[in-house]
Amino acid sequence: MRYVLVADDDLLWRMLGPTPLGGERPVYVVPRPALAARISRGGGVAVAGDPSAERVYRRAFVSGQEAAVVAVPRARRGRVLAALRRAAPGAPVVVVADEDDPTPGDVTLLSPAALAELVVEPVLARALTRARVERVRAHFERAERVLIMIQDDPDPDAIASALALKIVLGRTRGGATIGTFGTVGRPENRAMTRILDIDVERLTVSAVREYDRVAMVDAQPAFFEEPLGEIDLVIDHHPTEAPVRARLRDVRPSYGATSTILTEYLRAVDVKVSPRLATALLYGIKADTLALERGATRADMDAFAFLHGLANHGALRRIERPELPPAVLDLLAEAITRRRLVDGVMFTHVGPMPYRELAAQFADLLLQVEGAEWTVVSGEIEGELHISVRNSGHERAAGDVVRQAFADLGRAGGHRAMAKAVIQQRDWPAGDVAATVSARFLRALRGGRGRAGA
Ligand SMILES: [Mn+2]
Repeated sequence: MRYVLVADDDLLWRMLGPTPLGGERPVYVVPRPALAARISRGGGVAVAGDPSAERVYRRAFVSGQEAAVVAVPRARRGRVLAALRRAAPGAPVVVVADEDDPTPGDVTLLSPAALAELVVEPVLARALTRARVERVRAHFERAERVLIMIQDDPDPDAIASALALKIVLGRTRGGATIGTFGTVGRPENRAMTRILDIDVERLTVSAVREYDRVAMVDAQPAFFEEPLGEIDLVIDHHPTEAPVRARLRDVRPSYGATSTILTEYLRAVDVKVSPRLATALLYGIKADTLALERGATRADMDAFAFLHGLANHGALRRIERPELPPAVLDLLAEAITRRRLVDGVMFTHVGPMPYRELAAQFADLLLQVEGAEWTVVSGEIEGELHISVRNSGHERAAGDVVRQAFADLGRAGGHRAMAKAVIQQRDWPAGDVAATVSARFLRALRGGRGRAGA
């Protein structure tokens, strides 16, 4: 597609130059021969002539189907458009004009305000982010030991954000520690750290004091029970419940993921984003926004599109579908044999489990069974009973049902589609575990369904 750009002055030429538009160099239509000569010297194509006369357009349009952009003052616009239309009646025409300017119905309006939004705003936003990143870098520059803290059961968004911050700070391997007071639990998250080779170290509270500079990503100091002393930097997207105490902070509750904020940092300072980093950040955004379906904003989508082109999708697939260790297959076989399906709820009790996330893994897996709208998988480990719940529908939030069923015995809660309860086995009522789990769960589920009668 060839473009014809019509202007009284050199504004369009200065903005667009000889850069091809739609695959071809645009043709400038300008009134003054001197300007046309200047455009030619600059590598552009120009036709000089009176923009209110048909003749100049006969030379500028070859097929009559070229798209035209018209940027002339309002007083002359009518005559210019009429002349252009006589030469190229079928050409799509964009007019640069204010939104309340009168324009014919067959042209598309582009207001200077919209131009500013398209061109100027992203540049300003980038400049602001750039300044922010430079402040962060300066603050961490001379530190010998840097700690990047993430939440207790770090999720993909936290892990990816920590890795990205490490790279923004120019501290590759060894230059900064990614640390948590907990451990990376879920199999997908463990697969992420293994496949993308990301070290997450377990920290003690006293160890935090050994670092010169401490950053926190995807969390805020108030989320921790431990006294942490002064934090240097907080980057997060959770709503603030208490004032964020940190020397530097960037908290954006409207964002779907902290990974999006870090992607903006990387782009603002032109850091080369490796496939490994892109994969981590893309997975971080996917996990926190349920693949852009929950709480994702324009910023998340922009970051997602940018990272999608750079990520290693094979690695991402291996992370998202974690493998079952062969030793666990027999347990799965037994759990499948013992399953019970009651009113769309699939129950199974695994018994002793080799690792704590196994119940969640089986609950995910069994949700694929036809007729299972809910899965409830229980198992025992280190003196605790773990109950993992998943649902596929949207009838009731899994977290509510689990809380109602088990909160009197231990920790219980979760989100819409996934929830869990963890109960000390000594607090669990005597009798058959599987029977008690299903009786309590069904009572809570039905109680919620028919609340008026209950
Ligand atoms: Mn997050």
